[in-house]
This record gives sequence, C-alpha cells and structure tokens, in this order.
Amino acid sequence: MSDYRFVPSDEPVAPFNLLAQDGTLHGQPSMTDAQVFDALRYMVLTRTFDEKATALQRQGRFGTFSSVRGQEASVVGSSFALDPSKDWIAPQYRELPALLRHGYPLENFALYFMGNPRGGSIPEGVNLLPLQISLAAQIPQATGVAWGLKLQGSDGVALTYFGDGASSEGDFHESLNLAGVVKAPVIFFLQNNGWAISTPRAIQTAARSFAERALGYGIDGVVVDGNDLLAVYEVTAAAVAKARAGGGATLIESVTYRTGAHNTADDPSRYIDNDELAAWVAKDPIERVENYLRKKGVWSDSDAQQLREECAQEVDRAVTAARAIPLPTSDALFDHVYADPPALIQQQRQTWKKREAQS
Ligand SMILES: Cc1ncc(C[n+]2csc(CCOP(=O)(O)OP(=O)(O)O)c2C)c(N)n1
Repeated sequence: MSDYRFVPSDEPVAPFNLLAQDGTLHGQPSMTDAQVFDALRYMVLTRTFDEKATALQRQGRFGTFSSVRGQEASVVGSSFALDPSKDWIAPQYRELPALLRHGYPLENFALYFMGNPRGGSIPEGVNLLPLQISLAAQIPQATGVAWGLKLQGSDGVALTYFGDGASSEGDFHESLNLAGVVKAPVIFFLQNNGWAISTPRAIQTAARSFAERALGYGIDGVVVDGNDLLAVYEVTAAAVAKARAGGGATLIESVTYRTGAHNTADDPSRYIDNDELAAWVAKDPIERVENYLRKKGVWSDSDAQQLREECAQEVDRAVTAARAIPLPTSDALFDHVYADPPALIQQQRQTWKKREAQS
C-alpha cells in the first residue's frame, strides 16, 4: 500500500545551525568578521529602536508598533545575503534591519509609525516594496518582481518576509506554485516565530515543518536556526546564488521566536508560557553573536558598551529628525493617488479645502 502513497514523516527536522549559544562554531561560516561586526550593529541598532518606539507608543507619540525583538539574526542574516543594488525586498512589518541595510532611512521608519505618509514612501533607487500589513499580500508581489527581473535579463532576486501565520493564506500557496512553474528567482523567507498573535505554531499547520510544503510546489525547502546569524546567512546566500544562476525559488523556514509582544496593542502574558519564553530568551541572537566574537578575542565589554551608546545616539537623531517634519494637511488625502488627478478628484479636493477653511 505505502508503495504509491506519500506519507508525512514524524522524524523531527533539525534546523541547520553553525553557532552554539556560547559562541562555539560547528562548521565553516562564509561570513567574514567585517560582515559580522556590521551585522551586529544592525541587530543592536534595531533592538535600541524597538525599545525607544515602545516607549514613544506608550507616550502617545507613536502608533501601534511591531518590534523585531528576538528575530534579529533571522532578519539581518538573510538581508546580508542580498545585494541592495539589484535585489528586491518585499517586507511584512517586522523587518526593520533588512530595510535599513537596503537603504531605507531610519527616520522614515519613525515617520511611518508617527502616522506621517512620508514614512511609507520608499526613496528613489531603494529596491523595496512598502511595508505590508495585510498578511501575505506581499508574497505574490515578490514572485511578480522576481519573474519580472528574470524577464528583463537581470540576475537580481526578490526576497519576501512573512510569518508562520501568513503561510496559511491563499496568497502564499498561489505564489509558491507560480514561482515553481516560471522558475522565478525568489526567496520566500518564512519566519516561524512560534506565534501568529495568540495562535501557536502547533495549530497553524499539521505539517511537520513549514519548509517541506515547498516540495509540493516543485521548489527547494530549507529549515534553519533563525537565532544563528551565521547559519541564516549561509542558507540565504545559497538560495540567492541558486536563484541568480537560474535555479528558481527557495522556501526558507527560519525557526526563531518573538520574545516581545506581537505589537504594542498585545499582551502576550495572557497566552505565552513563561518557561517557554525564558528558554528562548536564553537563546538571544545578539548575545550569541557577541559570544562568538568574544571567543575569537575581537570583542570586549567596552566595545559592547560603545556600540550601544552609538546606536542610542543614532536612534535619538532619527526620532528627533522625524519629529521636526510637519504633518501633512488633511487635503494630502488626495495626493499620490493619481499622477495626473482627473477633474472629479481635483474638484473634490477643492471642496474639501473650502469646507475645512469654513470649519
Ligand atoms: C489578511 C489579514 N488577516 C488578518 C490580519 C490580522 N493580523 C495581523 S498580524 C496577525 C498575525 C500574523 O502572524 P504571522 O504571520 O505569524 O506573523 P508575525 O506577526 O508573527 O511576524 C494577524 C492575524 C491581517 N493583518 N491581515
């Protein structure tokens, strides 16, 4: 009977790993020390920003905010495998360090959460799609961008970030299917952070891993330790190289954990087990990189402190600059919808302005 049936396996899948929490190496990483220092800076910078943004939200100066806390290695390691001059990112809403490395200014990110539409606009020449709040909607866009790059004869790739929850949306499945058929140079980077708000991974899918769903679409699937910067870089760089060479798409499942709240409107103490959380806090990705550098003798307490001071200054500068930018007037509602607004829209804008002046 089992000859002609594909049956799910119960064998656990061990995520690819290079670096133990104490900084011991299990293999040969291709990230250079210079890249690791640079990556660590993005990790610490965004953790600093997360803390500041949460405080500003509590003061009513920021809107609802989703942090990347706990997932820094996953996001930074993957983004370092990309070439910002030709590769594209289609983000979700939790990937600040990848956006920064790709050229999006920190100040714009602050503006976005202050409700200023200027924050959502991507500067010319930066290969990013806007932040996406509607779950999974960026995944077909990434497949489209990647297919477009291929048709243009570029060797650029597209990488899209999304969560375990988003992988239950139809957009995810349709995108993987199309990418498999047209061999689109796209990397589907699924961050399995254990939770989709309060929905645990265990009831998100009956599959043993998210990555093996790739096989059903004829593309490669990989499971990686998402708290290991070096391992995430390694598997993403391999997927990028394969895509550039015409080998098509890869689904990477990065196994990590959201050690903060889903966002500033969430109270995870109502559904997360303290022991589970503590076990993941003990696998902190920033500490892991610092342990690695310490073991190599190239990192000290004073280096760590200096990095944190520089990051705090950079975050303060960005927030101050964003706060100095005036909010748009309400008729900005009509901006950026049409390059050449039709008569009806122009008329509505005038009516709106007149009413506002009277009120
Ligand atoms: C289409 C859609 N449905 C529902 C929501 C509400 N929502 C926002 S975030 C979220 C959970 C997302 O979890 P996951 O995809 O695992 O990503 P994570 O936030 O954990 O990174 C839900 C259900 C939404 N934004 N869009």
